[in-house]
Amino acid sequence: MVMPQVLEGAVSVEEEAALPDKIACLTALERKVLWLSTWMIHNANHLRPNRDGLKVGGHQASSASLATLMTALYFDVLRPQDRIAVKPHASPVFHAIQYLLGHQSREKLERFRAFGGAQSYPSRTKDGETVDFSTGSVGLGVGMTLFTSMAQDYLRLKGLVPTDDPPGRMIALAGDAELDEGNIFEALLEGWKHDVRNLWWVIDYNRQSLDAVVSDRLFGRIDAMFEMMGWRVVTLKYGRLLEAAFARPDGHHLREWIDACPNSLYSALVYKGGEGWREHLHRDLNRYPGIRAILDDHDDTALQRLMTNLAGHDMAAVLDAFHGVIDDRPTCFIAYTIKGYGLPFAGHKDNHAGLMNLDQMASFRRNMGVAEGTEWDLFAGLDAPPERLSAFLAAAPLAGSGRRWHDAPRVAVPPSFPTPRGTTLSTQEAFGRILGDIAAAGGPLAERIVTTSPDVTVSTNLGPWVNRRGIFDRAERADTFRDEKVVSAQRWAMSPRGQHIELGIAESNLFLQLAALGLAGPLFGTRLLPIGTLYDPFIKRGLDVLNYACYQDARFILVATPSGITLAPEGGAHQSIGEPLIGLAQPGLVSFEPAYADELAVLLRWALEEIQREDGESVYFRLSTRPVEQPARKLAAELEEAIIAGAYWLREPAEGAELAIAYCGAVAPEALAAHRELAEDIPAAGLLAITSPDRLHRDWRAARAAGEISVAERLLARLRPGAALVTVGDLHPATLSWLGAVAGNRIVPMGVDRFGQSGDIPDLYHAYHIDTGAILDAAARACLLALR
Ligand SMILES: Cc1ncc(C[n+]2csc(CCOP(=O)(O)OP(=O)(O)O)c2C)c(N)n1
Ligand SMILES: [Mg+2]
Repeated sequence: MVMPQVLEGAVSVEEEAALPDKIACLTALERKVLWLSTWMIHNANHLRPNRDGLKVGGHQASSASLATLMTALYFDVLRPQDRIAVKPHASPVFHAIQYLLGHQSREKLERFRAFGGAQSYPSRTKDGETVDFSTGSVGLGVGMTLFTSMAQDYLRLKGLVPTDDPPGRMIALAGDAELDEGNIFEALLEGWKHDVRNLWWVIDYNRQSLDAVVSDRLFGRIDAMFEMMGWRVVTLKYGRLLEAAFARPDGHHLREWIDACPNSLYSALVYKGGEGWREHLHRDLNRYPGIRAILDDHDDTALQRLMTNLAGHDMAAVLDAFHGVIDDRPTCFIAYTIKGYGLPFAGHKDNHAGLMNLDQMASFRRNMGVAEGTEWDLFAGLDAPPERLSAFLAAAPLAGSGRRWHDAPRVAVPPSFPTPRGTTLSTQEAFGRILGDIAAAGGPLAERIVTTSPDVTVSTNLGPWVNRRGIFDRAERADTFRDEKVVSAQRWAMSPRGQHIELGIAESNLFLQLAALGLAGPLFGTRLLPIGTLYDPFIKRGLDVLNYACYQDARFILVATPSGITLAPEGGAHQSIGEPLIGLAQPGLVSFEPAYADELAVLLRWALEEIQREDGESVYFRLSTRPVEQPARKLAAELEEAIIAGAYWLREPAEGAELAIAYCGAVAPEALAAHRELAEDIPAAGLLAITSPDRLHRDWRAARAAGEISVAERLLARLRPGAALVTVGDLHPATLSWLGAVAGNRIVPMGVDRFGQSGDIPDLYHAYHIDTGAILDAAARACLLALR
């Protein structure tokens, strides 16, 4: 058993003595954070010129909900090594905090949601170094922290990062409605299996979503669920004022009343204010003299203050809760808050996109004591002396900690990988063998590769790698089958030294794990070279998460196999069609679909460098289980370059040829056979091998924009202008049909655009018109078109 690591101790005597001053500073700063975030949104919506008539937006209510918690975290609780995913709709709070810390400019705040300004949702690539994790699509930032904690364990347990400092806590600030997102629970289960540590999820329990008030029934279950997964649950429910009222005579009736109050009534009364509370409390609890006394002691303003005094807005309670956790057990803080706290639409069910109008802002400004012209001042309107606040901010653990991102040295990649031997090989098998060879060779490259797969490790051919490098686990775990001498090709001993992270079947988790491992360099200072495998059709299963990983510029290699109808007997549910279009369209991801093992060896090497380049991208390989006869060749440097660029002539056309076939991936044998047959009549015809429609397409667009000649144009220039061109692949035909526009060829695009089904390759290729006969027919049609 790995014992929980105990972090530095609780509050010292000196700290205790300084507490009132600290709370005064934090409370003042919280007020400023609320003001700045609200003003930032107001400025963007009401004061900046609007050229297109679109609402600019921003979330004043969602921001206000987190002002206390984020103030406490950023100015007191967070240490430099902690990493945090901010609830997307609290982005203005995040920017305001960075501004106060001196890490964000006033100009960017003034341009919130404008081009080049602070981003609507925290973005690593657009807002820069202050952002640990991008957020926006709810749920993903939350899961991301869990997998980042696993990545941290991976690095620390192997000694790949310094371990003198305690590990960073991975913290997510989640909306309560965000918990409807399934990916959070997928992550939770996976984290439990891996005994995840150093993880805090802070739930902003304002009981409101975008549309409505959250069901009362939901939260009755949330704490139990976290506890079931081994988490500690800390509930921050009532603030100091309410606790004091509960302690008065009959006060427990007030507590019971609030506890029983439905979410929707509580929210409505928050909106209505003191008068509304008085009316209901009077009606329900007037028989208790103690309650009558409480009502008498509070005017409407004080009563509103009392009844909305939830712990998530009580600085002392918040600090107690955060500082009270001193071990590494995953902890869920359920923080009761009010959506729009301190703003005129607090608690109103329609406040999600609500914006304060000019009158409301004017009165809010008066209440905040912010004079006109001082809206962006750091401390205007605060009671505490500015020097004190400046000093407090400067002393925050995060303030002077230097750079938040690390520059991690690159890992050297050898100049070439040997091509796996064999006359007939599938690209999937070649992948397994190349990786197996890297594992056997050992050395720095092998040490930094980490693989992961959602329960398809064996069936995607990661077996040879795993057998040599082992499975990662926080603890040593024996391979029972091996110990019991049960024969198996798979050696699955687990230990902290293992280099494969085995995940359950949840592609969403795979992409979050890849995102986290793929950010190891900037987050922890040591690069990892992550390779994830899955079945190609299930890219769509986790597509939003793949997009999320790319959006925050995480770097990894994705090996998707098997793919297409070439998977044949397995049937249509597992046969992918449109994924090459994802490969073409996904920013931050470059895709390849090689046909031969030697191509893959070149490309995999290139990919390991590409994911380490400053302006590089992640790389997606679409591979196949179809054994294909390999060309007997040794690749010249020029040919290697062409394979990386995306295409080369497998059979060079004669100058001015009238016809070419362009193929991609597993249909190479059909394309070759068709070409061989055609060559009898049209000896000049060419056969173009396409290894990356994506790279070719990007290059074509870039070259067109720059007035240069693209790779595709140069290749097709061998043909007569207007020559016939057939494109074919086990992929959606639109992946390649654009080639017709490159040089004005008469094109017949072939491919798969219907669901697949069970069958063997001859039957399926025939039925879906990508067999040799179909290519020949297409060539004839293309030639006819070219004659017109
Ligand atoms: C995956 C996804 N679906 C829908 C949305 C649109 N959306 C934005 S915020 C929101 C509700 C958020 O409620 P909650 O998480 O409770 O945050 P609050 O605004 O209450 O703080 C929704 C549905 C989104 N951002 N991401
Ligand atoms: Mg909410």
